[in-house]
Amino acid sequence: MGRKASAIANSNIALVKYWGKRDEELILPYNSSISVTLDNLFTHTTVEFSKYFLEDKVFINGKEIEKGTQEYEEYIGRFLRKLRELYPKQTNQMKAKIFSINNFPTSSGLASSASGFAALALACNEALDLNLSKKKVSILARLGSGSACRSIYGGFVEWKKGNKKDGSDSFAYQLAPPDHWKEFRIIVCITSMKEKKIKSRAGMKQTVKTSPFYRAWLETVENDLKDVEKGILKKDFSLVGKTTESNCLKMHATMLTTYPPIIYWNEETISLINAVMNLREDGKECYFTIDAGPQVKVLCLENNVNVIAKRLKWAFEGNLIITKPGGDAIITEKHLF
Ligand code: 2P0
Repeated sequence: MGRKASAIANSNIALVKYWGKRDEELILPYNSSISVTLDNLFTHTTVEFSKYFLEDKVFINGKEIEKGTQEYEEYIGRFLRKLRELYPKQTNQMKAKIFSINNFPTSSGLASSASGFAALALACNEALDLNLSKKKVSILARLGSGSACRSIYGGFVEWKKGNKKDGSDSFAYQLAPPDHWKEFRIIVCITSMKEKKIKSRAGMKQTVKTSPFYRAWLETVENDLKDVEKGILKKDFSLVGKTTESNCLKMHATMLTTYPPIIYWNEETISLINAVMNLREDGKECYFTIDAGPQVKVLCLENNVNVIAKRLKWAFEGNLIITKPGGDAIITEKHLF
């Protein structure tokens, strides 16, 4: 018999990006990536397995995700299938009920799949008594969504791409805990709440297939990983910021050169890029990074976060969230049903 369990996992933002899979089924990346886990931007998930449930039921932010929809089949349905393949005994004849809520807008361009699958993997580990190590929970989260394996850990995290065919060496680990760099700040600028047209999963697949720049991207990532890791360990903000910004632009160069082209930016994205560059010229050190969407995330240090946030507000119409490195994914006794 299964039981009910709940978990909370924070979202994360990549400093060195993941973009492209060498194995679609196991979600294995072509390159390693490094992220910072975001404080207080989380998914809270409750899962219950029971042989008395007639079918799997999934609710995200109060809305049922219906079987047969792309959202269900390619994400949660796929994850449940993988979970049952891996742990047939523990899941035997049981159906799942899953309730999940994000404390940030799902279509805001913040990675809800990262925090979502991290919370779900951890909750499943608990509910099914799988007794997995953190490393194995990270692998389970990866099978839901690649970036989710990084949200198992707080602070600064690396997802090692691994080399094995079965994905057993492709998991995340913590480079440094959140209190290693207490002054580190991330300003999330939400330029648009529209659902993006091209999901990351489809976008990266098309990039790998058609961008003539993809090979060049892979050739430079290893160096970026070394620099960002070194920068984090030494708390060298300039090194982390410069490398993050250039890594982001290189990833977007592969998107732009994909056929058909993938352009995630809007006018306000450009306006914010300019604002960050102007702030730097004025001696306020900050750097931008952008994921598969139009939102801009600005990195800076605590001493000038307020000045920078004020100037960014002038540059665009929209909301801004100031956050810092957050903690590990955790089990909670607060159940959603
Ligand atoms: C990242 N992104 O490293 C990169 C940067 C978007 C741009 O991870 O197909 O939602 O579920 O493994 O994890 C978004 O990709 O994709 C992502 P899947 P995921 O944060």
